[in-house]
Amino acid sequence: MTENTPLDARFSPTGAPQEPGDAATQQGRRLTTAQGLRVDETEHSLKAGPRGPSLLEDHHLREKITHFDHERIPERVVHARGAGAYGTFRSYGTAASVTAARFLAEEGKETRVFTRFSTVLGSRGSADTARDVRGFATKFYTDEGTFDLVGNNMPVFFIQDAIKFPDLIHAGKPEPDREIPQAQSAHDTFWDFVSLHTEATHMLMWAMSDRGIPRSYRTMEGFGVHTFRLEAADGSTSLVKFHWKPVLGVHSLVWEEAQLTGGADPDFHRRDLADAIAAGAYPEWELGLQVMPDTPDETFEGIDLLDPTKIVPEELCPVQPVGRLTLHAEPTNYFAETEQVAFHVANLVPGIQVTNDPLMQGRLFSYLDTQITRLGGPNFAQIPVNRPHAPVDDMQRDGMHQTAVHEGRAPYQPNSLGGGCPIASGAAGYVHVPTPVEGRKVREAPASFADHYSQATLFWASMTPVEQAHLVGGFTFELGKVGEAAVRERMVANLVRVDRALAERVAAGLGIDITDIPEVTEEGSGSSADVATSPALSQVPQEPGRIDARVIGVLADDGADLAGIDTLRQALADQGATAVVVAPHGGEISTGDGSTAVDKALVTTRSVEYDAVVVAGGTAGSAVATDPATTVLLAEAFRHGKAIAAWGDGAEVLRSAVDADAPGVIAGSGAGDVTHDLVTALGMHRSWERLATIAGV
Ligand code: HDE
Repeated sequence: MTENTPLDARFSPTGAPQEPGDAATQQGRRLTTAQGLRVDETEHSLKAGPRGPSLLEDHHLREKITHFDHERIPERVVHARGAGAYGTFRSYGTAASVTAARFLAEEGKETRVFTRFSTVLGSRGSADTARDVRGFATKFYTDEGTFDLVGNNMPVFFIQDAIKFPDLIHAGKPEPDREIPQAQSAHDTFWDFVSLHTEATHMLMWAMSDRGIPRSYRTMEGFGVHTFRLEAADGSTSLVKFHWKPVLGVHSLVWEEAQLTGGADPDFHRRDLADAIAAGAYPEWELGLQVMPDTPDETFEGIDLLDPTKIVPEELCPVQPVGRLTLHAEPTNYFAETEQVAFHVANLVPGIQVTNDPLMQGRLFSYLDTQITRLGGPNFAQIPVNRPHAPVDDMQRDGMHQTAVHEGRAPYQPNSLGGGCPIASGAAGYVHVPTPVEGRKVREAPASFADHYSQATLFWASMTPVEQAHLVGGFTFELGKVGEAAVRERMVANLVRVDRALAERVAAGLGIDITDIPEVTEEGSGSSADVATSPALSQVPQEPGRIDARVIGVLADDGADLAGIDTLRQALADQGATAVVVAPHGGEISTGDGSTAVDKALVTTRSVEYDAVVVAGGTAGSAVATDPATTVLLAEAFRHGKAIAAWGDGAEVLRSAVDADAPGVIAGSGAGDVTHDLVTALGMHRSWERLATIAGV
């Protein structure tokens, strides 16, 4: 649970709470037309007799259907599937030496935010757990204007120049003839493109790793990706990368689990975010900065800071915490808020500037442009979720969906009829840092951008053996779905340049012989002599973390040890986690004179909905013990490295399905005997030892 006290949960953009029953919330008791006319009934259209044709005169019917016909807007061309929440950003004040931005510089300052998480490739209705990059976009409603940090859960990108974005997305989206596959990169056109466009290689390592299948939005890192230029109050500048670090640690699914979840609960991440907030387990991240000197060559330790396919390893430049984000309120209405929120990379505040990263430069154009189609005109900043919390006097007028009633006669500058207002602020306004610019007009990249492999190699070398096995599995699965042999072979040849062992393992899975592919020694600008591995890139926890809003399935039946279930439930609740009673039937299970509610009947659930599974005592020989769904549930939880526990004779049920002596399998005589080990195992997220055995590494 968070220590932060939330501001008023939901707020209108002006900060005033919305009143139930007002026009905006529509909580009144009487059905009306859009004009406020009370309606007599809404079950039947107005007809010429009960069996006759409908009458054109029926204004209620026509208005109702016409509005319905126009209820959809174009989904986002990328990042269409998402979920959002409101929250607060609280500054530690530690960034004051590098930025004048008040929401970062002033200690203890609280700024309201809206954050939207997303997948990239899928349509608005696609499954949350597809292997994909995740968007992590935060709108800070600062009192100096809105700042949007529109990032991803991976710190690099597939391309170095914005001009390649349409190519990348055309290759990644469903293929245009049959419009398949939905929400995944495992198809010919994607791998055709990325195998030819080798600057994607480093990002492919991230996407094929466990990072491509997060456990939840709450356990994802976020990255600004590009290098920003920060300017301090004294005018000094530095080059900076933004990082979001989840307080709960970085955790992922395993691939089979992600695939099963796509069917069992396609809304898995959306539900997790909403459930956690509803339970008061507010998701939290620390915002951190990697601060590097603003040198004329814009490099750090030999790494080109304008190249968005490169990271700066944390071991070379530590991430310094500057504030904390807490998401504490769900949107009231998905469409109004999460769908209509419009982020823009160029929404900046004094103290935060862009750089010449050619990917970032293109984004400065795209985000404003895309909203005009998506939200139907240039006035989308008037939509409540998009309204700045700073005063707006922009002299922009009219246009589609204008909702403001602007006063005055002089929306132009200079004027005398409006008293000369609004006036520009000069040095007190947003001033672009006067970085020198010169050059020939060329379509070229700097020589350092030609290094496409050194950091892909660094990523591979930084993974633990289990994570390497998952990466091999990711590549093998995706390339195994590619029909064109030439594409598969070209990609495996590229992997040889990353690491021969990686390529050999993927090639073995695909049945490709790579013995004739020669070794290439890479010379790169992205690697530093000081860093051959970056342990910060691995997700395997060093010690148990918090388990807020984790879900533990408790298999039980009539006759189970209900007191034990209560003990377990309480012990988990003390850690912020939730026990869910799973039984062969819904309703209640009872024992002697007691009973407890069943949360899920076996037929409605699947192992992927739980972070751990526990078999209650008193279940041996019961229907839950003999139901084949129990065996499947336990076997899946076992394969996915989850904590599994049993007490009393529940251990017999467990033993009939899985190897009870394997790591991460816990047994005890009473519920109280298993809780400590269970909480510790949950805190490690998985039994990494068991996963290693399963992967054979
Ligand atoms: Fe985006 N991106 N992008 N992108 N992007 C959009 O804006 C674009 C890139 C990211 O929850 C679009 O409103 C171009 C990198 C997120 O609403 C669009 C390029 C990163 C979101 C667009 C990129 C991102 C978007 C689609 C290459 C990580 C979802 C709808 C130059 C740093 C925001 C929209 C939300 C959305 C363009 C590359 C992150 C079309 C041209 C790199 C999180 O404007």
